[in-house]
Order: sequence, then C-alpha cells, then structure tokens
Amino acid sequence: MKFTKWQGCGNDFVLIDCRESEPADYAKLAIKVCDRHYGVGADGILVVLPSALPDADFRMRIFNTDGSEAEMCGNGIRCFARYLYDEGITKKTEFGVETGAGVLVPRIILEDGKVTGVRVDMGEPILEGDKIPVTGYGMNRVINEPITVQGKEYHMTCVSMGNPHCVVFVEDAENFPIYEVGTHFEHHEAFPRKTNTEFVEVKDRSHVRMRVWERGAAVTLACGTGSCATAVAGVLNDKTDRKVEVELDGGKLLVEWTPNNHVFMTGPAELVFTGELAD
Ligand code: ZDR
Repeated sequence: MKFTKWQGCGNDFVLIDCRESEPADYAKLAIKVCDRHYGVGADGILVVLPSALPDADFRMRIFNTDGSEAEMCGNGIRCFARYLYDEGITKKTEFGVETGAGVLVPRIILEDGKVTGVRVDMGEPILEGDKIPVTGYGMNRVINEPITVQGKEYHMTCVSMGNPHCVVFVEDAENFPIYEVGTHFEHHEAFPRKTNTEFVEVKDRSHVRMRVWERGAAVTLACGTGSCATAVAGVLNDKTDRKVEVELDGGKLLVEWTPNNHVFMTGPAELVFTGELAD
C-alpha cells in the first residue's frame, strides 16, 4: 500500500489514497501505521475518498493514533488539499472536501507558481453545550465555566469545530504541566465524546501561545481545529481580536473568525516522504 507522509506545523500524518481500494479495517491500520517504532510514525492517518455530495470533490476521513475516528482535522485538511493539488488529482486551487464537520473549502496559496500554504474555510464554530458535546449546559454556551480536574479548578470555554475542544486560558503555557493534566481533561465526565484540550496563554490581543492535548493522540506539536477553537474562545472571553496568530510547539497558524461567522485558518502543509507499507 503506497502512502505519503505529511506534516503541518509538526502535526504529522500518513496519507493513504483509498479512492480505488479500501483496507478492511481503518482503525487497525491507523494504530499500526502511526506507531513510531513498529510503523511509519504519525499523529493520525488521513484517508482520501471520493465524495457523493454535489458540493464536495473529495471526502476526508481521519483516524487518531489510537484508532478512533475524528470528525475533522485542521492541520490534516491542509495536507490533504496540497496532496490533491501537487499530485495533479485536481487542477482547482479551491475545492470542497466532505468531512465529519460538513463540506469545508481549502484554498491552495500560490506565490510565483509555488505553493506556500493552504487557507481553509473551516465553517462555523458550534457553541451550544449539547452539540459540542459537554454535559450540564443544555443549548447554552460554555464560556469561562469552572471545571474541576483532579481536585483543581480550571475555567473552560468549549467550542466544536466539528470535533470537541475545551480551551483553558493559563498564565504560562510553556510551563503548564500538560503531560500530567491533559489526559484527565480528555476523559473527564463532562465530555461524552471525550475532548481535545488547549492550554492557551494570551500574549496580546492578536497573539497567543497554545499547547494541546489531543483526544486519541495525547500531546502533539500543533492542532488546527484547536487553533480555531482558541481564536473563537479568545473573542468570546474578550481576550483577543477576531484575527490572531497562534504560536504552537511546531509552528504558527493564522486564524480569523470573520463577521459572517466562518473561521479561516492559514498555515503550512509539507510533504516529508513517500513510501510503501509492507503487508
Ligand atoms: C487536532 C487535529 N490534529 C487538528 O489539526 O485539527 C485534529 C486531530 C483529531 C483530534 N485528535 C480529535 O478530534 O480526535
């Protein structure tokens, strides 16, 4: 099985083009391929499929390192889009991609004929508690609400970008004990579908430092949907403006929540290598 290995801000993926034939078990494949010792090593696998929807050209599925399927992946969709464009599978620089978060539209950014990044219309954030989902708030928004994790109280703002996120503003992101605390947010009873958690330090109104504990993948170097959730949470808490630069462990993303309620994310997508999996 042929694959390509990609990274966006150090969030890395094995991309498998399954338009012609599909593996028997995606979850098993993801666990095996993502293993950094016995496999290729990645934070998740991206699967290219055809879409039956009229407004989508392709369908993307994403599986985490633990085999669970995520609805969406922000860094992944930039890699996915660039793969299709670089391989000449599409000539379009803007096209619809069916995801678990609806049909999203990436746009390839070209400078002097060279791809320099990808901008994605990530759609509208979901803010109703039950829809994120986070329990106890009905259809209300969950902004700066207390949550107790391992006996300590934090304040969370919850946002779904198709996948669930819990944003926690902290004084010092660099020294935050993310490895000790992250898993306890992921598995907290407040999150029926578990959660991704972002620990965010506001540098100024247009600049934040974010670290992430990903559902099903633990600490990663970056998170695209998490950066979008962070930008939305920053506005809802009046901590940031609608356009922010998100500084991640593995790079930077630019996120804008526009007045038409769509979130746009811009960042890099780089091919690392191509290969073939042994059976
Ligand atoms: C965070 C993520 N890597 C991205 O860039 O958006 C998405 C991966 C999926 C995530 N671990 C989830 O929602 O289960």
